[in-house]
Amino acid sequence: MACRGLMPSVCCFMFGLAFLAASAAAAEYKLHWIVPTSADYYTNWISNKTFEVGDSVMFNWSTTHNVADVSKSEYDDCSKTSSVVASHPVQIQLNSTGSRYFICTVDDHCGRGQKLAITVKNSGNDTSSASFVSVGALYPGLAISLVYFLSYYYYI
Ligand SMILES: *[C@@H]1O[C@H](CO)[C@@H](O)[C@H](O)[C@H]1NC(C)=O
Ligand SMILES: *[C@@H]1O[C@H](CO)[C@@H](O)[C@H](O)[C@H]1NC(C)=O
Ligand SMILES: *[C@@H]1O[C@H](CO)[C@@H](O)[C@H](O)[C@H]1NC(C)=O
Ligand SMILES: *[C@@H]1O[C@H](CO)[C@@H](O)[C@H](O)[C@H]1NC(C)=O
Ligand SMILES: [Cu+2]
Repeated sequence: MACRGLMPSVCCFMFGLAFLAASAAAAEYKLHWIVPTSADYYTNWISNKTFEVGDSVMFNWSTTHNVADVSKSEYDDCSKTSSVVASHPVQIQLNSTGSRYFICTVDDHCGRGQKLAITVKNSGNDTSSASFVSVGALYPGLAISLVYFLSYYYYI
């Protein structure tokens, strides 16, 4: 009797867990890699994204560009000219936390703003937004479970 009442609860809880798993999946960002027409093109691009270990960024372009994975000083003064990847698209795996810098070394593209700086944070146990998303996803499932459970308890 009570066991039949529990089945929907289990179902809803699994549904909540599925939501939780989906919210933790690695993100794959795609970037249209161009010489920007405005100085804030790349800061705008990163502004609504969070980069976590396990995520990746795919650089893609149509005319002549390349991608060089560089240090902060190379990013600042556009000095790097070696170790570039010239075939597109290029998928960069974000394997560790910290700051990552990328530039295009073709002509004066970097000087004209074709440079990207991102900060990669830890996935998993951060206590900020991700935890709220998880709790938010689980809560409806738990609430529905409780309603099912109580309805069996009172009406049978
Ligand atoms: C960020 O904004 C762009 C443009 O408005 C949108 O296409 C993209 O889906 C957004 N990305 C995220 C992670 O919210
Ligand atoms: C990359 O850009 C080219 C040219 O715009 C396009 O044809 C191609 O489909 C893009 N590739 C990906 C993986 O987005
Ligand atoms: C990132 O991880 C991938 C997959 O494990 C590996 O192939 C790649 O070499 C790593 N890149 C860096 C920069 O550590
Ligand atoms: C949680 O974060 C700490 C500090 O960044 C790290 O040492 C630890 O390995 C993380 N644990 C998990 C499960 O990600
Ligand atoms: Cu370029």
